[in-house]
Formats: sequence, structure tokens, C-alpha cells
Amino acid sequence: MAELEGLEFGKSDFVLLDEVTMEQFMDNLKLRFEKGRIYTYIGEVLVSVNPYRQMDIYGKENIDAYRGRELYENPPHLYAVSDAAYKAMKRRAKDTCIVISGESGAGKTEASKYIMQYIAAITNPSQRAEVESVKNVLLKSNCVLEAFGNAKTNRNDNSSRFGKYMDINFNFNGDPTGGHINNYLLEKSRVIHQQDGERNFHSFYQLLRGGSNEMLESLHLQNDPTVYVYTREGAATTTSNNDRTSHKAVMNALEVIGFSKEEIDSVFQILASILLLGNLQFESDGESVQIVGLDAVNHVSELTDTDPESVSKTLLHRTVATGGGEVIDKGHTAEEACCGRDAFAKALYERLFGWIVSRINSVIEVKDYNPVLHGKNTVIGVLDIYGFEIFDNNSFEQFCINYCNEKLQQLFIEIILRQEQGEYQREGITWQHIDYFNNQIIVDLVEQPHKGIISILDEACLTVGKVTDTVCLDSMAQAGPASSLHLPQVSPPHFQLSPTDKSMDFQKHFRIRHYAGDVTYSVEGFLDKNKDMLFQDFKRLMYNSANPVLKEMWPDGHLSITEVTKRPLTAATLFKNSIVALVDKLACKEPYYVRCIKPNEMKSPVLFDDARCQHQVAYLGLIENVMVRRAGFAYRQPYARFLQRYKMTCEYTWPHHLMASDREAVETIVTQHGFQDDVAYGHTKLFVRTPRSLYTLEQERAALIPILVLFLQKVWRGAL
Ligand code: AOV
Ligand code: MG
Repeated sequence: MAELEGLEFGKSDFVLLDEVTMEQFMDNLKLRFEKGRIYTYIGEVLVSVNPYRQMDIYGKENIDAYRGRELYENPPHLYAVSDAAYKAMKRRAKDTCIVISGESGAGKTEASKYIMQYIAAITNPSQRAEVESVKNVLLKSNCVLEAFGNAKTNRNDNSSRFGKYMDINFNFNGDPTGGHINNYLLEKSRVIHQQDGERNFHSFYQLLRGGSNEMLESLHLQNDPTVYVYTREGAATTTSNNDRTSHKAVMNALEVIGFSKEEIDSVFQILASILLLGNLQFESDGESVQIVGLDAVNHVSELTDTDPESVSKTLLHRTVATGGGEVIDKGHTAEEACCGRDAFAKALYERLFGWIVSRINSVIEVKDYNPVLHGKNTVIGVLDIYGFEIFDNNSFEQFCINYCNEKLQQLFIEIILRQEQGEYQREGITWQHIDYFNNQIIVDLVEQPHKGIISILDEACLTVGKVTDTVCLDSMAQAGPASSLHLPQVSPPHFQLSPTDKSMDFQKHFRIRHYAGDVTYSVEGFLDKNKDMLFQDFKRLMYNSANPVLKEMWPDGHLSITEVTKRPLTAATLFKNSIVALVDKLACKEPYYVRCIKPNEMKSPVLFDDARCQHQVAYLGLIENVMVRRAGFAYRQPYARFLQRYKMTCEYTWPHHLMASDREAVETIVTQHGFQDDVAYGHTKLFVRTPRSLYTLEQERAALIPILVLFLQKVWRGAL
């Protein structure tokens, strides 16, 4: 409640606004941000504004203040929401999840780390070694995954380039027994190319800048990222990351998690191989193609435990099966060899990342859990995924990332409505409907069978012959989303071919009107990225490596070319399937929401950019969220809890009531304070429509407390 902090800090719950208007909402949000109050509730939803500075609100004292308390007992905080999710899980043996959303740089990853820190701090009071070890691995895994999965983008110096959903398992005591990480589509194109002002994944710079001379020498690397094509451009970029200290932290984390020396060596050998591959050039003399830089080939073969001839051969040829079943070697052109090398580098990194995640999972997975002996195993899921993003040049990756955010917004809409409706229904209260912008329409535009963008992309990828990105764009316009989805006439429409920027090529761009803003995508490279082709020869090369770690990453390399018959699913379809599964997983848990807002584009701790913030508030549906919360009933409390808090304000209920039920006692309090027209009585809870009623009650309570304290002091001193 606002009064916990004093009114000079604004309202700590937006449902307490006098009127639900954008103006009042923004005034409150801004006031709180300027006063260093970065968290505000909408009921149980936490709105968080990135402070862009270290706040002194996450220490042990704060953890103690929030442990086991109810949301309204303390000022809004991530810890309160984490505690609510934890309590619900523990008390009611329910699986819960915390869904953190917001655009790129809004503070999702930081929030997810504080949530995990909090959960780690409040569990395992008896310090059992096996639980401590699980907690340690869970916390340390962040550091490793960020090194390999995050990068500096133009929106965020530490941008997550993969989606992460982590389940933490708990035993009946409420102590963590293990966990599982699901990762979603790593933006692997970054390995070979970055936009201006951006960097490759942190891991490369950390190794090159933080690795010891001895380590770099054994990897045939120089301690200078400008030497390598894949890291050259990003090397000059200024960033707040300290690569050297991060390298040490990652090495330590890998050890703590339990990676063996051989495994750690393999990780860095693969990173080095990727950097060396990137520097290979191909030269054609008109007849055949040669590799420039055979030293590097030898180094790659040494680092990957393969023989140098095989490496050269794989870089320069591919095996193809002819119609007659004959297998022949076909030489690449220089251009094909470059593409093959880049595809190989990307795949090496992607498989390395996937392997690291599964290796961490193998350490934290719950083993030997016997529900009969140990009780129900419950879960808290924490979702931290890449936020909605718009760059100067938006490609396939942004398309996937933004689609994923559409899906999460859809879930938010459904759940917030469903929860409210469900609650009113259960309690026998009439529900007042509030209109939302339902982004289902954009979700359909992307994922609908046959007509959606993904289907059209897939079809183009399956078509034999030369289907170009532009041809595919035409099909989207004709057969696809623009014409056949029967989208409502909005201006501009949800899907459009015309670019906003006149300098852009009409033939190569399409625009989607996302819930969070219009994004113009360049279709160039869409088909290749969707096909995600890698010659089987590379897979076989890696499978035949003498390094068991590498071999393990490439199980599909055992197939010969004649055995590879089935077309693998495309990247977009695989992503869509994984996001649909994720949404299903979240939907069956009790959700807690953290809605993150980015205050400005300058990463400034003092700047509150009104227009940018208002845009986010609008598209996140926060105003509607407040309205639903209020037009329904802003507050609801079980009768017993209400009574406990307010019984002192009525002579018939203080210190005890003699009525037949708590509900009757609550009715007495409500009637005595004259707001009987502002409430509804549910089966188990009291619903209060306007916050003002409760506010009056709160004020009365606050005025009574000092009198009560004086009274009790006198009683203790024996004066009464
Ligand atoms: P994101 O996860 O939402 O973006 P981050 O959590 O990485 O955003 O936050 C971006 C940066 O903002 C961090 O590196 C911190 O410098 C700062 N920051 C965020 N939250 C806090 C906080 N509570 N206290 C102090 N500083 C904070 V992306 O991953 O790009 O969608 O893909
Ligand atoms: Mg992030």
C-alpha cells in the first residue's frame, strides 16, 4: 500500500490512482522513478523501471524484510513477487512461474538473477550440503550462459541472444533439489557477422582478452580481437563489460559446476577453432579452389582432434548422392566454400552452446526423487527471454524474437483475463468485461497454418529450384497474410510490403505492425537462415573427431550421405514449436508477472523519456491491466485475513468477534465504515471495488496503531 512508503513517493499500486488515465499513470511512474522507487504494483503484477544504476535494495536486510511476508506488507519489490511465487508453491504445492517481459534492455535478465538470488537466500536454512551445491550450480550457471549466450547490441551492452526458461525443483521442505534449463534459438548469425556498433558473443572477447598467454598459445591465438575477422568489428566497440574479469569468473563457474578439465579445454578449443576458421580465405585459379592459410587448417585440425586432410577436404568439397545412387565428391566454388565455412562456424558455436546447457542440466537434474518418500516435487519456473527489438536492419532473428514476444503478450492477456474471470466465477461475483487490444491477430499472421509467414517461408524452402527471398516476399503478399487473413482494416495494416523508410528497397522489405511497434524486416537471407543448411560432410568430420566431447555434440554425423533422406524441420518451425511448448508449460503454472520498462535509450539513471515510457506502458497493456483490476474489484482478501488486519477499527470485532462466521464479522466492519455499496461478498473473500474504501480503512488503522501501542505499553508496565 502507498502509505507504507509515504505519499511523497507516489502510489505504490497503480490501482490506487484516483482515476485510471494515461496521464495519472505516467505521473505516478515518473515520480516514483525520480524518487528511486523503481517498482510499483498493479495488484500482483510488478512493474519495474530499469534504474541504470546500482540500487541499495537487494542486500541481506531487504531479503529478511520480504521473507515470508505478504505483498502488501512491504513496499513493492521483486523479492515480494518472488516470495509470493515461492509461498504459493510451498503452501499449496502448486507449480508457479515468474514471467519477465519487456523490451530489449528493460532489465529482464537482471531481474531474473535477483529472483534466483532471493530464492537461494531464503531456502535451505539447515545448510544441507547437497542443497547448497544445487543452489550454487543454479547461480553459477548464469555467469556461463551469459558469457556464451549474451552480446553487446545497440540496445543493450549485455543483451541475451537466446531465450532461457529455468525450472527450479523443490522438495516438500521447499528446498531446491535441482533444476532444468530450456534454451531457445540462439542468434548464431552473430558468430560470423555483427551490425555496426555491436559485438560477437562475450565469450570470444573474454577468451582473447582474459586468457593467459600460455592458454592462448596452446590455442594458437593472439590476445587481440582485431586479428580475427569474426571479432574484428566488435573489438573497437566500447562497452561496459570487463572481459578480463569475466573470463576468470567463467573459468571458476565452469569448475564449480563440475566441468572436467578436458571438457573446459574442449570448450575453448572449439572457440579457438571458430576464430581460426573465420580467418581462412579461399582462392580460385579458374580450375580449382584452394585454401589460403594452411597453418590455420592445421591448427583447426589439432584443436578439433581431426586430421588436416579431412579438414581441408571438407572445407573444399561436398559429397553428393547422384540420382543413380552413386556417391561423388563435388568441389565448391570459392563462394560456396566461404558460405560452408561460415555455416560450419555458426553450427560449431550453436552446438557448443547447446552442449553447455545440457551439461549444466546433467549436473542439476533431479536424481533419485521418490515422490512417495519425498512428497510432491514442485517447480518454480523463471522465464527470461530476449525482449522485443527494433534495429536499423531487422532480419530473421528479430522476426523470431518479436514473434516470441507476441506469444508472451498473448499469454499475459489470456491469463490476466482468465485469472480475473476465473476468480469472479469461483467466488460467484458478476464480471465486468474490459476491452483489450488482442494481439492474436499478429500471432496468426506469423504462425497460421498455410497462410502464415512461417508456412510461406517453409514452402519456399521446400520448393526445388531457385526461390529467392524476393520471390518469397511476393508469395507472402499474394497468397499469404496480407490478403487472406481477413485482418481488420487498420491503418497502416498489420502486414505491409511498403517500407517506411523511402531509402529502403521496396522489393526487399516487409513490415509487421507488432503489438509493441512497427518493424520493417529486410527479407534478404530469410530463406537461407530458415533452411539453416550445413553440409553433411562437416557433421561427419566432427563426429569422427577423436575428442569425445566434440563427438558427443555431433551425433547426427554418423549418417552417410545416402542415409540422410528426411528433410529436417526449418529453423522457424522448430522455433515456433519450441515457443508453443513453452507457452503450454507456462499456462499450466500459476503465473507471476514482472513487466519491465526501459526509461530511456541512453542508459541514463536520471532520464525518464516520457514518450518512450508511455509507448511501453501502452503496448504492454498496463492501463487495461489496472482497469481490469479495478473495474472488477481492485482488492480482494480472504475474510480471515481482512479481519485480522482491520478488526481493531470496529468495537464489535476487537479484539475478538462473537459472530457466527468471519464473513459476518467482515460485513459488520464494512457496514460500520459505510462502504457496503462498494463491496461484493464472495464465497471465501471480500471484494472491494474502489481502493478509496480500503484506503480510509487503512488510514483509520494507521491512526489507531499509536494509541494501541501506548495501551499495550501500559498493560506491559502493569499500569492498567
Ligand atoms: P534485458 O535482459 O531486458 O534486455 P538487462 O537485464 O540485461 O536487460 O538490463 C540491461 C542493463 O540495465 C543491465 O546490464 C544493467 O546495467 C541495467 N539494469 C537492469 N536492471 C537493473 C537493476 N535492477 N539494477 C541496476 N541496473 C539494472 V535483452 O536481454 O537485450 O531483451 O535481449
Ligand atoms: Mg536479457
